Amino acid sequence: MSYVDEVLERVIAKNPAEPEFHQAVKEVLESLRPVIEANEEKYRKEALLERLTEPDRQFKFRVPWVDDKGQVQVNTGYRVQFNNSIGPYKGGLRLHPSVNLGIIKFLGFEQIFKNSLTGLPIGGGKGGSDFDPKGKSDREVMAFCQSFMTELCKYIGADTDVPAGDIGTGAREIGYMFGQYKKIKSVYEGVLTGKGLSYGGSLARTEATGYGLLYLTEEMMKCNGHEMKDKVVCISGSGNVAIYATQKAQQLGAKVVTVSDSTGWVYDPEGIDVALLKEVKEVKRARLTEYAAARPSAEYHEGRGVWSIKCDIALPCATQNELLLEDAKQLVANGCIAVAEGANMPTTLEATEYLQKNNVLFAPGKAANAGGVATSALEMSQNSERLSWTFEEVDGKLKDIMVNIFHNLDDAAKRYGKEGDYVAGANIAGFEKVADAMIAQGVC
Ligand code: NDP
Ligand code: 2IT
Repeated sequence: MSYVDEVLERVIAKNPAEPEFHQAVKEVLESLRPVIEANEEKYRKEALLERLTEPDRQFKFRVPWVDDKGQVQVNTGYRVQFNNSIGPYKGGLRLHPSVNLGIIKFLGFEQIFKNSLTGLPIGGGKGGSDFDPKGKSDREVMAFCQSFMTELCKYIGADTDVPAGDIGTGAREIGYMFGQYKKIKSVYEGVLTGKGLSYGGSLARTEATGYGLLYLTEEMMKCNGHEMKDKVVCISGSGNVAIYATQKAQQLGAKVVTVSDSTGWVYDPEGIDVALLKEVKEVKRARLTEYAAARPSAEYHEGRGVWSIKCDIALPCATQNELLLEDAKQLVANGCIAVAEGANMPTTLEATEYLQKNNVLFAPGKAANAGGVATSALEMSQNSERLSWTFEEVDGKLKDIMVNIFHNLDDAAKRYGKEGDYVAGANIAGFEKVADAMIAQGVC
């Protein structure tokens, strides 16, 4: 049996009931086959793939907090420190009822390669909890965040592990967590990114994932003979990534006609009104029905359906496995040119394969959404030198990073005779740096 197949089998046997983790590992290892096969003896002897697929360590802890009725609630917290061979562990904290160890492991595993692709010195980690911030008062969210950080602070630090936002964790949650870290440790340091601007946050971090997604998409389109201007774009999600992807797409002259949340979706043929979307989602924390109610050109639909709308570019920006094979077929039938993943692993393996076979340009999340973590690393740099850069400076660096990432994927794919396969390109380019660092640092 080949080394890749052996490790895949072992990962599934050792980590039962973690389907998202299996999926992420399978996608990466399948596309690394040519690289592994070229060095099979060496990598096998080093047990490189076994080491890469086993987190350095994982924490699971109780998070008790008191709700507004005086009732004690108990959630489960996680932090998986996956790989620190190229820098301190870095990755977001997801707060969503669906969170479990397998989901955090899939996200942490992806983060290793994503962070490597940014070219910046950050390793891979991820964390979160099954806490649901939806419908909670600010006081309840604070109580949860303080309890969560009371345990998490034992394992993190500015040079050790630097968490950030993800689904359900935005500026409010980061603020409460930062306050608690500072109180317990008596250290003022850049232990979290995505902080508010008044206490060490970076300009453009809020926009970075969505903007970065569009910078990479624009470069991929350009290098394949297309421009963004006048393209029709379908976006899913209506959170941090979706909002700023919509804004940048519009700035580049495209028209975004859909957004969604976990209950339904909006089709707005006149183009999404970003100011209204921000008011509904960032200020009121309300449902998309409020957007549709305030916007005569918008139709609201219950359930899923974003990918049924005819578009040139599809940008899934909500969650994992939200773009299925049937959606991919619909996109291809509607003449879609490009899919770029704003979310982590939003496209199933079957859907990805179908899109690529039908010549749809496909940019995987670990490259396309790397702008968020890259700008987090820029926030860490600013914290270390105790300076703040201008919006233009950070945004300019972000754009350069995303354009570079695209060319690195493109080159890596070409080197292995897989021209245009940006999934393989991303996995290979991300892997090469990490593998080199792991081998150089010996067995550890
Ligand atoms: P937010 O919490 O700001 O927004 C998430 C959006 O996705 C909401 O519209 C939410 O709807 C929707 N959503 C979440 N879960 C589901 C679900 N199970 N089914 C349907 N819709 C769902 O998160 P972000 O925008 O930050 O994150 C979105 C994606 O981007 C995630 O995959 C995340 O890992 C990834 N990402 C985020 C980065 C960042 O910097 N924030 C960086 C790189 C990747 P509702 O409000 O109804 O729950
Ligand atoms: O998935 C991701 O890359 C993030 N949620 C951002 C992580 C970070 O450290 O900024």
